[in-house]
Amino acid sequence: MPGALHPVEDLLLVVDPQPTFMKLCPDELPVPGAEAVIPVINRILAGPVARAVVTQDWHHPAHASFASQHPGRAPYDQVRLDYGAQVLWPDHGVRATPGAAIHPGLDQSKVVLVLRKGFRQAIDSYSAFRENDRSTGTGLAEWLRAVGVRRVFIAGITRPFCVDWTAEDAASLGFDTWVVADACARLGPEDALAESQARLETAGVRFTAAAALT
Ligand code: VGL
Ligand code: ZN
Repeated sequence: MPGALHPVEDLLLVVDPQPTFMKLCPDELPVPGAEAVIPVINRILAGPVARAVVTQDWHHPAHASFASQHPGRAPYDQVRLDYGAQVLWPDHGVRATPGAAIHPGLDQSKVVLVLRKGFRQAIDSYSAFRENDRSTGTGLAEWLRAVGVRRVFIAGITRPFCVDWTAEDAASLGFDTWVVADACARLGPEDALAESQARLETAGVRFTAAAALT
């Protein structure tokens, strides 16, 4: 259990709460159950947590992670890009499209920073901290330190991709890191999630439930 929340040191990091991952956008990257995380996150935001950060997947229309940019390839194929292995996706999270907006049902009253990621055409960014080349920073760690955050609770879309990559980086950057498991949506098979879960536990990430934060 995470215990009492501190108004400055504790922050909720909401990863990619965007219609592009929901049934609202069936031709983008719908994730089963993704819309269901919004009310759970709103319940956390109605509780003692004082501040939140939201990320948005914010891709160039011809982003390198889109299968549409790789002739002969299909979504979910693996390719090698300049920086290494990359899963290809259907077009999604295209900057300034309706699907890339913050979901209109999300309570933004405690949201003090919106961080857009994956905006470089040639580099994907699952993590809110470091792009998939593993060297280009987003500035989030520096921002969190500047405002006094020490512990982050992470919720959103999706495990084991953006949520888990964000959590692993948060822990490795020295933040006390918790994933709010029932406030996240899963993309892909359960065994891939189990594998990621084990890696996060090794990295020192802990897991909790929304009820522990309300
Ligand atoms: C995500 C795949 C591609 C995510 C983003 O938010 O988990 N997954 N882009
Ligand atoms: Zn993406």
